[in-house]
Amino acid sequence: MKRMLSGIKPTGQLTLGNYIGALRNFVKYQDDYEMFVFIANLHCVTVYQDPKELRKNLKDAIALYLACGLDPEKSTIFLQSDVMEQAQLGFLLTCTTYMGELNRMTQFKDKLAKQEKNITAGLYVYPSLMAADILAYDADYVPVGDDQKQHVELARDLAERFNNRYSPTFTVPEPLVAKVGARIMSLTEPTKKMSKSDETNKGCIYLLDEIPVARKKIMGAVTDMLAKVQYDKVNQPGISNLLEIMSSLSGEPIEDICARFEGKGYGEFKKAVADVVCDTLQQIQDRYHEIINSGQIDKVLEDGANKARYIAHKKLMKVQKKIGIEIRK
Ligand code: ATP
Ligand code: LTN
Repeated sequence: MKRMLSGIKPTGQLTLGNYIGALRNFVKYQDDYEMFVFIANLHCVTVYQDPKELRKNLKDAIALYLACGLDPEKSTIFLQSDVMEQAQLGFLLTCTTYMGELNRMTQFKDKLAKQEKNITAGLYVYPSLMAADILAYDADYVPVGDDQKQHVELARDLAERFNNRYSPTFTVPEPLVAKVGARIMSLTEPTKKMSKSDETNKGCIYLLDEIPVARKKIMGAVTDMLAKVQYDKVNQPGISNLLEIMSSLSGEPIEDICARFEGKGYGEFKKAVADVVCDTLQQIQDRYHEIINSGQIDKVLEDGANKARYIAHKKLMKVQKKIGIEIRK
């Protein structure tokens, strides 16, 4: 069985973008792959987090993993910081990464361009740690949203570099980016990614948004003056985004939705989108409330960490021997 791995940072409350671009795909794939899913709590502190909020977001993220359908019997679910081998391999891979490669990473360049103050060295070397997350487990596939593809490509380059420099050690991973829903846009600024760190909160639907709040956000989504439900990302980015959201949640092809709403107004279309989104949220939230105080989270994390650590440890030892820093048999 091929192996698949992915992670989400608990930098805020999980969003509909995280669900469509990442989480729901993890759930779909867990039957056909050996699945490893973790919470990237080390990656998340590359930008300062308020500790109290972080604790809450972290626990919610795990509860939401389970609520969205990740099954600990099928998937290994764990916290990044519980497997120290990952961070140690991260350092070794940082020593395999060139500064030029990190300078080219768009996520980092975007932050620099925005002239955000006090960008940390952790944020700079973040892609090397991400490579370690992936390579420690010999993942064949890494399901991610569009924005993370470049980081997975770096992991491929590092795996190949290491394999050529020493001898075959790492599986070269492939990014898996879905055709529909890999980049859900903000509802208020549909040319920008829907992001946890949306300042106004209006453009972003959180998985734990109250249902009437989520409905209001969809009904208030920015559209255009063309009055036609069609998929045209350039001239109708708002409508196209709503079409992607609806299609990825309902499974109905975009063309069929467009045909169904031919000649109908945006109000009616938005109401249909809101119904699909709210149904999804309601199901997730019902499960979340059952899980959050049930006590099962600690056990899931402990079992997951034990399984993950065993694999990562073996890989780290192999790597250290190849590099020459470990001389014991
Ligand atoms: P931030 O908003 O703080 O930058 P993020 O949500 O982009 O965070 P992560 O939480 O680490 O970053 O993302 C987890 C996964 O969700 C990644 O695979 C990412 O590509 C995917 N993802 C995030 N936002 C979207 C989106 N708007 N559309 C599709 N996929 C997304
Ligand atoms: N950088 C990713 C989160 C992440 C990840 C990973 C995803 C950390 N390590 C390994 C896939 C595989 C993000 O910001 N979404």
